[in-house]
Amino acid sequence: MTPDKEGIQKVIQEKLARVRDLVAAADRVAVLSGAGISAASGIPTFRGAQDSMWSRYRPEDLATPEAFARDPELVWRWYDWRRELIAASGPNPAHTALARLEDHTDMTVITQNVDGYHQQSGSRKVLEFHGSIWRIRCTACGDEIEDRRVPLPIPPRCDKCGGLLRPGVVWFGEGIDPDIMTGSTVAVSESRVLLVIGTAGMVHPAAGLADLARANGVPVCEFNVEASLLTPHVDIFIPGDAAETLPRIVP
Ligand code: BJW
Ligand code: ZN
Repeated sequence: MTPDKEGIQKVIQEKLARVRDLVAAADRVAVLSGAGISAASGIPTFRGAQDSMWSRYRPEDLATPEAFARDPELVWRWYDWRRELIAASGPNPAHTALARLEDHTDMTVITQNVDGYHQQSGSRKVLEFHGSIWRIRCTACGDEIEDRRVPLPIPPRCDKCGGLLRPGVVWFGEGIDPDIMTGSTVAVSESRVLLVIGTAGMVHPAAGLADLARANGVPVCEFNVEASLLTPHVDIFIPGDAAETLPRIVP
């Protein structure tokens, strides 16, 4: 290792020790996770370089009620592709590290991800801020069910009324479930530390939870491979792959 790299590693080591101490002393911890935490599981992030036919679409082109109304088959093909990737992989050491932290503290994981990996790795208090890719809802009768079929018939139809089914997720322009919104704001405001992991901090109201923490005097520690929109406002920034850094904060 060059002297430069050694110096950087030492700084990261010191920052990780500070986060580990904060977490060890905290009776309540809140986590806000984004697509980056599942990157090491091979799940593409939204705004990163994507090596697939979907890389030419922006989330704003597919994750909207308007896109679904215009071309439900296109939107469903995107979700079906993602369901297949998610089903074929699983949680990585970043998810597992958070689940292990629950042995030490009361922890609420607020995830923007729809993959279900936090629950799969053993986290018990998970608020799915943007819904779940494994839930589907009828656009006609409103019936919502869990459906883990991969692949799905496209477009899927409701067993009860024959209506068009949609993914049980939150698209741009749609509101967050009020119970989940309240649960998230309470968890963040009342925590002793907020860990923000692998999110670009571009999408609201999720990104605003980091500001809410600061406004309540809760220290914010961010884990990301690169600086995000939130980085200028956090207390501790840990650069690197969350699957490598997060396991190092477990007491
Ligand atoms: C790693 C890593 C590794 C990579 N380790 N890190 C305020 C200001 C401006 C706009 C708004 C505002 N408030 C609301 C809005 C409008 C809009 C919005 O935010 N627009 C912005 C784009 C400007 N918000 C909404 O519309 C929201 N609804 C709303 O406000 O409703 C109002 C309302 C009230 C009452 C009634 C009706 C309406 C809803 C937003 C829904 C977002 N939905 C999606 C799709 C979910 C389903 C699905 O998965 O398909 O959520 S879009 C997409 O973005 C998805 C994600 O959860 C979300 C966030 O993305 P995330 O996680 O940050 O991913 P990336 O890819 O952007 O970043 C990855 C990060 O990881 C990067 O930083 C990498 O560096 C890092 N990384 N590898 C660690 N190994
Ligand atoms: Zn129906």
